[in-house]
Amino acid sequence: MQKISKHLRLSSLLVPILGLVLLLSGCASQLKAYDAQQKLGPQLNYTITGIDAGAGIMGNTQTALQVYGLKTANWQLQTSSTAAMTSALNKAIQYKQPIVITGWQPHWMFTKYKLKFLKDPKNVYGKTENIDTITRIGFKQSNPAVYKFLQNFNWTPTEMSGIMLKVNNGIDPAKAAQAYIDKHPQQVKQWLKGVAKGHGQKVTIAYVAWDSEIASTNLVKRILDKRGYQVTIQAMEAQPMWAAVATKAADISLSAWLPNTHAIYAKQYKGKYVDVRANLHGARTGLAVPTYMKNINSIEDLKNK
Ligand code: PBE
Repeated sequence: MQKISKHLRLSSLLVPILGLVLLLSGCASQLKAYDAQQKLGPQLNYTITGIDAGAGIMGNTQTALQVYGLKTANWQLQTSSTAAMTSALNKAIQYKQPIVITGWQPHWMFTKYKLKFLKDPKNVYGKTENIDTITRIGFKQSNPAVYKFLQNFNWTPTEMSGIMLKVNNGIDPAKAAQAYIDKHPQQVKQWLKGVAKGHGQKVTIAYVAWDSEIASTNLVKRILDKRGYQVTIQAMEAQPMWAAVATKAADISLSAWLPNTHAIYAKQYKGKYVDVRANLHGARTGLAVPTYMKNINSIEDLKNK
């Protein structure tokens, strides 16, 4: 009996305290909805929501902070991961809150959400962007058949998006790749034109686990495995990916965003890799915001509006 009343007294005290704590922490993490009448910076703590540190878009955004005078205006770039960024984006959109992200295409974020790229009058992010296939020096000589496949392999952002959306919906990347192959027999045949069958030769492809590269790398692995090669795919950060090809630790990467996004790595490893071709045209990177942020249309607006 005594025990129970003691317990009751304690809980009657604890409940309001707990409630207060929850209320306070709720307020702190909950930004207000975007207000077009107010200056933007203070509404989101002058923060751009970024992704993994090694991504080229992060370096370019640091440059943008300088070039547009945002750094001196207190703006900062938050490092996280693609998953954390898209989840912050999802939450912001749910409550119509302000958010500025490092955005790129092809990616399902532009399919799933109404986003717009901010104009980049100082051209920090570059106008055209491709995803290139690169190999280690000497790969063409040691595996001319697979090299031939790489010379053939290219697709469009729309085609790539098919796999990306499936993977985003929880389908295993290898399964999504197989579904793509089943649906596009003619295209796969074209890619395999002049590509001799393998007999178990080992091939390694280095990639970064960005959605676009999960799609391309799994697709190519699947096609080459079926052609008789033994493909290992290795996920790593952007810089190690370039280094792997440059030091011949990996044979191939399908993840070189050029000429802008990975310019720093291309320069660093100049002469130590072979740029086979663009496997995809029409990629794009930049800063992006939800379309309900009507006043914000250019990177310059971050400072001025
Ligand atoms: N991305 C997606 C990468 C390339 C692929 C734009 C985040 C980057 O910034 O390096």
